[in-house]
Amino acid sequence: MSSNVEVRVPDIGGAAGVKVIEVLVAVGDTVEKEQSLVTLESEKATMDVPSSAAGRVVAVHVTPGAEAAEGTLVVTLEASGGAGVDASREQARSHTANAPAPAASPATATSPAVTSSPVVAASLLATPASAALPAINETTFAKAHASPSVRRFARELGVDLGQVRGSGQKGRVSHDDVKAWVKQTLAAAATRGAAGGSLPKLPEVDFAKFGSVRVVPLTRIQKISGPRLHASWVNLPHVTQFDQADITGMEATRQELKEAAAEKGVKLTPLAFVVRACARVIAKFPKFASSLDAAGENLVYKQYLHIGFAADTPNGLVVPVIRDADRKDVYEIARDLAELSAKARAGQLKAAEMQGGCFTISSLGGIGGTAFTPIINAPEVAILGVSKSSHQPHWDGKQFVPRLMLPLSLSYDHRVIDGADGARFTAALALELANVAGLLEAVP
Ligand code: CAO
Repeated sequence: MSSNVEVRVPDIGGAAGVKVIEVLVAVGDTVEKEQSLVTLESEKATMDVPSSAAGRVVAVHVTPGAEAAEGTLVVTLEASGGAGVDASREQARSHTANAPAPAASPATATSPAVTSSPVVAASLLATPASAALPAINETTFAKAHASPSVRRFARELGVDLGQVRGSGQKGRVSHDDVKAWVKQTLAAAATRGAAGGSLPKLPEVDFAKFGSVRVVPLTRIQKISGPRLHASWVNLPHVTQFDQADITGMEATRQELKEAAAEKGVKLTPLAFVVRACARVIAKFPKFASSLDAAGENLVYKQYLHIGFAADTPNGLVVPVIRDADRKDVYEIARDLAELSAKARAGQLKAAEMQGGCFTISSLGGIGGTAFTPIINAPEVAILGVSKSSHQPHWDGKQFVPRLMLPLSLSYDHRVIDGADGARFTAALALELANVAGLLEAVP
């Protein structure tokens, strides 16, 4: 048997003229005992009015903006079977339990039942949402302007309230704001996921049918780096800008300094000059060392510059990171390059030595090739590929003269960097590489 229960504003410490800021249920909703029905806001605090019984909402008596005080009728419920005890307790408090319920306000009556019930929404969304949403930042969560029920709702869904833009007064976050944010974030994740999820499958071929085969398992490094490279390739819109730098002067100077450097135990390779040049150019184009945040809405500029370089090792590709590359001269960079690549080849790099990179350089110059399209080391936004330098004829206005040219291949994330900036970056890098005095300048 079911009976009607009136839910009224309980004792709120004598506060009067308290505003109803949110109505959390609509006629037809099924609610649990203790589920929040409306949120009130006094000058000092926000508070929720919980349901005193489980049941179905048959009338909502308040609308957002209305004033309430202790005893104000909020909702009439048709209590479900097991709620008899609570219902009668509620009726004892209420003197108008059997009075006819007024019609629901247009605002609440038109709300769809499922979406206006936080409990239902939470149970529908909890699993997939929390898996795809960014982690909660407790500091910004605590600072968010939201009622207790909105906080609870956000917790249930794993939503970082600090990231939700509130549509209420003074930026107050409502249930609807949380739901809209979850929908938008999940839709963005689905779009990103669809790129991978909808990829056509490659055919499976039984190679042994065509001749004898040898099967070698991938190395640990390949098993880690493969999915990361794939994720970057399918998630980031890559564009590669090609250019050439005249390193005739740089190479002549390097040859002059090489022996003296070797006596001090430093192998002065072209890559050290390239790292130094990149650090100088990134100081003018900091976007190339930035990253998109997890929601894809903000660009994070780092106040440091750690540059990674791809190192070819017997076990696979690793990317050690030169810390504070902008605060090191070409000799210090050369020392770091030698030390880190030796460790990489010996398989002795620590995890910390491969973390925190802002920009990566992949040099195949010691091997060969004229150009290639490096894959961005996400969440970085750009990577520079360097190929083998070669002498090329250059028209100086009167005649062809031989110049040593270094091929540059800059891949960048087109969501962050546009084509004009990509071309400006490689042009500026070519100028830096031609400016030997600048590359050898002491670092402040
Ligand atoms: N053009 C012409 N010659 C070059 C050159 C270039 N761009 N870059 C280097 N060289 C020369 C060097 O001068 C050196 O010759 P000398 O001993 O006569 O001076 C020789 O090539 C070998 O250089 P190196 O390899 O010792 O030093 P490096 O600083 O150039 O490179 C490292 C170090 C770790 C980057 C490199 O050994 C390496 O692993 N490269 C491969 C990176 C890679 O795999 N990238 C692809 C990633 S995507 O799969």
